[in-house]
Amino acid sequence: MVDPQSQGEGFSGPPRKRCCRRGTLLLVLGLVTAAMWAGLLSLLLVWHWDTLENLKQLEKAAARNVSQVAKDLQRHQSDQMAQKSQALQMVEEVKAEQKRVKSQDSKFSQYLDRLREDLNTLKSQGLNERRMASDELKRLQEEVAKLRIELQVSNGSMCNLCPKDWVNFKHKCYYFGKGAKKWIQARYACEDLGGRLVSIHSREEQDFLTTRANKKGSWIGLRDVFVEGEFLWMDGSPVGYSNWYPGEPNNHDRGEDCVLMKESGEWNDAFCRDYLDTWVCDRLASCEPPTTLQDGF
Ligand code: MMA
Ligand code: CA
Repeated sequence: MVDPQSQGEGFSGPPRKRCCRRGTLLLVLGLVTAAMWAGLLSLLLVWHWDTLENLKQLEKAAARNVSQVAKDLQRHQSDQMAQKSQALQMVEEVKAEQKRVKSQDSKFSQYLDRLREDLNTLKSQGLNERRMASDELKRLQEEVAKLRIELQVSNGSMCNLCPKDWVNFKHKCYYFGKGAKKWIQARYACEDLGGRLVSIHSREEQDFLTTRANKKGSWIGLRDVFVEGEFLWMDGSPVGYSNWYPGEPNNHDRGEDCVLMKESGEWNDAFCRDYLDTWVCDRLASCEPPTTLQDGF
């Protein structure tokens, strides 16, 4: 083997050639490296550019999306507003309907109240008329009974028959009731016995009753309960013959509406709520003994 160093000494040809080849190699290497760097840089630049481009695209798309979303939001908001105003309108309509129904309801209830009032008025009118008619009927029946008695008397009949425990005077029968009662209780007691609290129409009748008068007073069928001072007998007639005690009737304490017969036979208006131990009933006497066992004969 030959040493390259020793071989180079003394010769100018071959060693210089080796030096230039190395330089060229280095140059080529440098150029290749530079080209590679340039390529790499270009690649990087292209990649950067591409990325930038992509980013721009993305930004544009995002902006488009944002504007779309904004538009959607706006549309949604305007839809919501429209729905809200529709809902408000509906609420107003419902309120108006409620008001209308309420006012109609109150009109109906007023109408109903008026109808009820009318019905009540009609009912009470009807009741009143019925009561008046029945009173009138009773009065007429009594008139007929009295006329029949008069007719029979004129035909020679005595017409003085009374039920057991009743006392006869002329063409009437009297019952002298005992037991503490208010005026109204005495009235019902007489009615239960088929008579009425007594009505007195003549001095003779009064004299007959006076003979049986009670010391503490007896209730008789006279009162001024409807109109103060207008006394009415239980047979419906006003006072004709009268036998008031002097100074009576005085409506003492502004509350005396029922009349009692004193021991003297004279009359005094007294409190209807007072209890009296005796009370006198009357009824018409019969002309013939009844064929059946009616009315206690
Ligand atoms: C009593 C009572 C009245 C009557 C007077 C008469 C105090 O009241 O019986 O009805 O009129 O007496 O003085
Ligand atoms: Ca009196």
